[in-house]
Amino acid sequence: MIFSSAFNRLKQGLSRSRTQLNNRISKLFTGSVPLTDIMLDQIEETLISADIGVDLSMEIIADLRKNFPLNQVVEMESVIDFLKHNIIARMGSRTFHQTLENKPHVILVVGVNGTGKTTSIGKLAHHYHKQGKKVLLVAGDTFRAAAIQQLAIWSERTGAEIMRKEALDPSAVVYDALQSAIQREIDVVIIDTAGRLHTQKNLMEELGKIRRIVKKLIPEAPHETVLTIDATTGQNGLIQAQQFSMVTPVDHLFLTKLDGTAKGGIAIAIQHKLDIPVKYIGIGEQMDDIQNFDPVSYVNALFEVDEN
Ligand SMILES: Nc1nc2c(ncn2[C@@H]2O[C@H](COP(=O)(O)OP(=O)(O)OP(=O)(O)O)[C@@H](O)[C@H]2O)c(=O)[nH]1
Ligand SMILES: [Mg+2]
Repeated sequence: MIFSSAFNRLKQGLSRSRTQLNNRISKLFTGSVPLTDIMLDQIEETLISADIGVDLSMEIIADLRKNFPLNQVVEMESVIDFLKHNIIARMGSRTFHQTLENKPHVILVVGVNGTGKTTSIGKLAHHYHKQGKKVLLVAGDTFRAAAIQQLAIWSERTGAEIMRKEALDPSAVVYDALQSAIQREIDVVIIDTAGRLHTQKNLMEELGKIRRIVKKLIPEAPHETVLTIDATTGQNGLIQAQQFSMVTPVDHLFLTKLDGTAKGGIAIAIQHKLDIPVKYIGIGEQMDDIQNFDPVSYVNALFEVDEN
């Protein structure tokens, strides 16, 4: 059992998903009841409704069937324990390991409109600034004045510096920012970009151009390309991640807005199905509402039965 405050915060963030899963499952087990087909179907539906995905939910229930004989009395705890272990095993332990040995360490943040890029950048800036790193945010979303302003607010909140140049091409701002970061020994550069769909050819080409400009100054950069995925979109988020990463390189995912949804199972589906690991999760709108994604704590927080 984990008792850290980070775990409690995670539990709180996932409360809507947990309520959904636990309420439904615990309702099936009032008193000592034998396990029936109907109950197994209802557990399966519960998993599907949490956006774990149809195929995966069916596989999990098939395993449950193999391990628990029908029509025999079972404890709810043992079923939930089984589910937790089974799901954790399916998620594997893949993650994206980054070191900050490069100075500057360059992070490029990409994703569909409104999925949480700028907010997640604020959280990452806070995360690194707390570690004593010199952070520079780059306003690569030059289309909207409001987008630059939003990043400027995060710069003020977190103490990170900002490079902003209105009316410049995004790759020109990125070029200036990297030159300045190299001269001034900045530790971490985080590039914000405008929202885009994988089908918008010009905008995807613009990402390619940003990458080329980055490489011109630092050939091995960007050291991380992060794709933000909005958890409230459930299974669509999984498809979005697949499609986006087919058009531009993506190293890992930042799964946002998990606090606002009962679809927390989407992290399980993504981690099970995709080659791209989830590295961070967003569980609120404030700068502290970021956690490293860890399958074991995640599943524990999702399934832990609330006391009282
Ligand atoms: N509850 C919650 N809201 C979040 C989270 N992350 C982002 N948001 C909210 O989602 C909305 C969109 O976030 P932005 O960071 O502006 O998204 P974006 O991808 O930069 O948007 P564009 O630049 O327009 O493409 C804002 O209202 C954020 O406060 C999260 O983890 N939890
Ligand atoms: Mg933005």
